[in-house]
Amino acid sequence: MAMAAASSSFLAPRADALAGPTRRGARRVVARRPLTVAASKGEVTLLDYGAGNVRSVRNAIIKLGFTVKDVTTADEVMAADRLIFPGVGAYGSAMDILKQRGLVDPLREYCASGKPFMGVCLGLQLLFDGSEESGGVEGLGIIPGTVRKFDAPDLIVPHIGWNTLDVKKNSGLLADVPPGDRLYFVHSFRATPEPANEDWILATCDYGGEFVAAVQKDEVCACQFHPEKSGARGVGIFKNFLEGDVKETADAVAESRAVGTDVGLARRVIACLDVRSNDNGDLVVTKGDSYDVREKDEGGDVRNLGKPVELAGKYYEQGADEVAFLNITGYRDLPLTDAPMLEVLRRSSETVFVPLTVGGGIRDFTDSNGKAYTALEVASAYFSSGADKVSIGSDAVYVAEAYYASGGAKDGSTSVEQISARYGAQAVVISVDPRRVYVADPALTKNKCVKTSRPGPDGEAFCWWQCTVKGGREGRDIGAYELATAMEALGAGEILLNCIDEDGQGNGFDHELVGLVSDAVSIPVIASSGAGCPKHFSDVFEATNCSAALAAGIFHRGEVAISEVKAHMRSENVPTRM
Ligand code: 1PR
Repeated sequence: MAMAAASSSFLAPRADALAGPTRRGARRVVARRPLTVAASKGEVTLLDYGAGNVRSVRNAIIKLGFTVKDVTTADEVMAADRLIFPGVGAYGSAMDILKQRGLVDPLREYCASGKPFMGVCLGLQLLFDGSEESGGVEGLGIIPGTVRKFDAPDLIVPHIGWNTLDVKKNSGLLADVPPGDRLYFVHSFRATPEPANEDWILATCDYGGEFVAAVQKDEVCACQFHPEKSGARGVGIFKNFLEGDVKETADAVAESRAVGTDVGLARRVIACLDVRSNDNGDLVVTKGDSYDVREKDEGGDVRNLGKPVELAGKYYEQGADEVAFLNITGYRDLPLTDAPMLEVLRRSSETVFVPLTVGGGIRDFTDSNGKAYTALEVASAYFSSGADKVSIGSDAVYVAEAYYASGGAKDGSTSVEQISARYGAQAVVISVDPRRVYVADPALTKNKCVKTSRPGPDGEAFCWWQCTVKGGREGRDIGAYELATAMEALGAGEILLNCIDEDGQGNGFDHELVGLVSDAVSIPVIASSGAGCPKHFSDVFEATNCSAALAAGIFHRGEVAISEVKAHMRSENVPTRM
């Protein structure tokens, strides 16, 4: 009921000055322009209202040779010549901040002025009349329509990953995006095309139905996907915007743009870097066998497989869809004093234009001076250093135990709830570190069992997966199934499902575990641990509903390049971003 009442208030007046001549009509082809280095550089105005990570947007602008001018006041917005608005966080809090700063009317006026504007993600959604997110909130009212949650049955939400576009009209903005190319989306709400906003639609995307992927009218444009997280192609979109060449043209869009055999949301391939200090105090990428990261010889040092920033850059170049950094001793280090990890993020985000996840030590803690930090503050430090998502390991187990002990109560106080509320569900990944426990009879445990095809040492026909904390050092009486379902209920956006038994073994992913968890939740599940060859990736995608597969050892040891994995996946007809 509250929703309906709120929705009626979306009927705010629109900025009529935007209603210039529409350029729809015949579908047209735009001449491709070579992606060259910008001839003239200048200043770009960025409206960063302080709600989250816009470091990658900054880095993309700087990489293209432009400088960033931050604006916060109404006058500064109106004085801008070229404005980028990377909306971050939840719709309601974004509009609250815009209202508090008196920026609502200036933004409407700016967009009506004909000067170049580019919104990203929430920056697109805010242009619409309103959103049902945050209980129903009025937006800027520049584009007709209401933003609503994805609602198709059985759809995995958030929509996270790389998806193809159906380009509806010509624009220099997307001129360098070939048919069938994929761009990175991460969102739970979307606007849909309708007759009233038809003249704005530049491109749509299909995920449980058609939704608005990009809009444009003259120099005002916005993308639901993240150009700054869409690799070189996405940086090219910023380049087109910054160099002032986004005009819609009168040429027909090639029919082939929307046609292809490999379309839709791709299954993702993620490179994972387990990071910690070795005995000399150097921060290294390491890799364990069933979480044991020390060399096997006597007094073995921490295995050293390379430097975090260099390896992240290498995997980006090879086509990784995402990169994850796990600070594997975060449970004992004091995270906010862990400057090297923050620096790893800052430096990686300068060159790696795909999503970065960071985990390890996301929890409330008190430092040696007695100063207390909340998990939200720890996560905020990571986000502002360039992380797009944080992954929570040990603390999630404690939170889930308390959740069940209270009979499923949610009071908003936990790390998961607080980070999700502030940064959005899509920013909260739960890293699960389980190991198999065999039982002869499911009645012997309260945790969800499966009948396993790999019986236990004494012929036990059933097993469950016991969650651990502190990097596998301590087992708890809660299963991976129970943890994942509790985390979904508390607002997590994704499950990173490791498996201690398979870690570093190269025998393939544990399909029984991945199947159990990915069928239990409707948020994306990342299969992890055990990849030994490209076939293991296509196997897990075929056998389970997982959305992504993560590997470490085979990439670090140079046994397989990410590009080989992807070529194999495509040959097996797995939707793949190449
Ligand atoms: O508990 O919130 O501080 O988070 C600690 C984080 O560090 C967790 O995400 C946990 O998974 C991770 N972690 C802790 N100890 C280890 C260890 O290895 N000793 N690494 C560890 C987890 C597992 C995967 C690995 C895959 C793929 N590593 O991330 O990359 O198993 O490996 P493979 O392809 O070589 O098989 P907190």
